[in-house]
Amino acid sequence: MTRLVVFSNRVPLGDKPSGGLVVALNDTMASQGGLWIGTETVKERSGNGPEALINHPGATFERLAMGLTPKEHAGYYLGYSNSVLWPLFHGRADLLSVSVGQFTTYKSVNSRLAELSAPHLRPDDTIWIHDYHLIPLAHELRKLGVRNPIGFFLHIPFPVANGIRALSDNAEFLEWFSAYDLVGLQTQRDVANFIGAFRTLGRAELLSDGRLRFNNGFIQVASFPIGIDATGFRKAAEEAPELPEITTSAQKVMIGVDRLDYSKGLPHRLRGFQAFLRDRHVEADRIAFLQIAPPTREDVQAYKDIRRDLEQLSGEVNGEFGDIGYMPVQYIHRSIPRERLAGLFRRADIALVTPLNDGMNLVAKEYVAAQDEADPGVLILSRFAGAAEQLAEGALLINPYDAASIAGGITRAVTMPLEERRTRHAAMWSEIARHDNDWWTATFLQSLARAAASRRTSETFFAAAGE
Ligand code: ADQ
Repeated sequence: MTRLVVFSNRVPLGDKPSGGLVVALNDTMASQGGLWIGTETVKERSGNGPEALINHPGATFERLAMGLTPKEHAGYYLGYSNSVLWPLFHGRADLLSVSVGQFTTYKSVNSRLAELSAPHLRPDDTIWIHDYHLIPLAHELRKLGVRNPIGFFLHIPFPVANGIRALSDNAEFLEWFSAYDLVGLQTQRDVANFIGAFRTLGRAELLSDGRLRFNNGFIQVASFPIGIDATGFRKAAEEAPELPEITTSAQKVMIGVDRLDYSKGLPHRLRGFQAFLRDRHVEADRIAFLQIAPPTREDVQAYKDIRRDLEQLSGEVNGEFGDIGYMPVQYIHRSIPRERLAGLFRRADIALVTPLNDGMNLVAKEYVAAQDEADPGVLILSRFAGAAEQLAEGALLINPYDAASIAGGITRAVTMPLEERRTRHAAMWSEIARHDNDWWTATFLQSLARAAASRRTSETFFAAAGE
């Protein structure tokens, strides 16, 4: 078996990592071993020349990190990755914040990472690069003569052609993808956007075998919806410690768990709950809405704004509908340990997962996995979450931009008969149990091996033909 080398912006350092990407890959690496390379911010780099990667000895796989200076962190991570690519890929060109030097720093961090990593690579390694921080990395590795199979997986949505037009240098951007043997995206929607963007902006031609002919090469793109450790999460929920009463007089508990991010549609969600409370007919059926949203990327202005908006709105809803012993919205800013989160999901009668745009959304899958199949809760899911492609049969799909649509979803969820809840849950459970994270890694890596083998065959063919 070849060694797997994973690249992502962050390398997991603790024993119990959190965050979608890291959790999914950590399980794979812990079971099959390999090398994981990423970045970490350091106060100062000594000297000018390239230095060694920082080694973090681990039990089952090797971990190396490249130290980023605060300036690189600002330009590459907070800047180009999270103030340009993240908003654009989520269809929020209005939140774009372009500063001089970001693009150059983004490229130089990627090229330095390639230089420092290349000596650690072996000829039979399979390389898997993750997410929008590292799109140019394969291009940089190829320049250094790395011939290994290299796959890329994008965890966030792929934008439409117009989104890419808002990038400062979109010709270079398309070029970066042609260095990969395989580009993996979350959904069919993303694959359609990818093909559309390459045809419109790059004059690419779609071949009958699904590949794109672009410039002088080919790009293989497909969707690989990321999964969770479904049985593991279900077990954690079953074994979760007793939870304290969430609220005194509420009869039903509704939950939302998200990083505090504008793509997650949190203010819209609160407006939807507010609309439900205004219209509700069943006075006795009081719902407590528990929203857990730890702040992230707080140095980016758009993230400060969303925090302020949300605090204001939850105060408004509580002022309008709160009573002695009844607080409609509980808003918690902390991160919660996974076992406790699993228990909270199981306890909740309804989950509100209403992003405006989301690559997949693992919370939706975790909520389903945590349910008691004899008396499961109801998932209210945005049609703009990648997970909606897989969970359409069981979830209540809503339009997150429309408060009335969210309110309608909550009304249906509150009144849904047990039989219907069971049928819907069974459909969703069967999907997430079959397409779990083991399936995701295995399928991607098999497709990568095939794609790389076919590239080698055609290279040998053209070399033999003297081209
Ligand atoms: P994220 O945007 O981070 O991931 P998501 O898929 O929901 O979104 O993953 C978040 C993970 O963090 C989940 O496992 C969740 O349980 C956990 N989490 C969130 N809030 C938490 C809290 N307060 N305490 C503890 N844990 C918390 C990106 C993309 C997604 C894509 C994933 C994986 O934006 O669309 O699904 O990568 O590909």
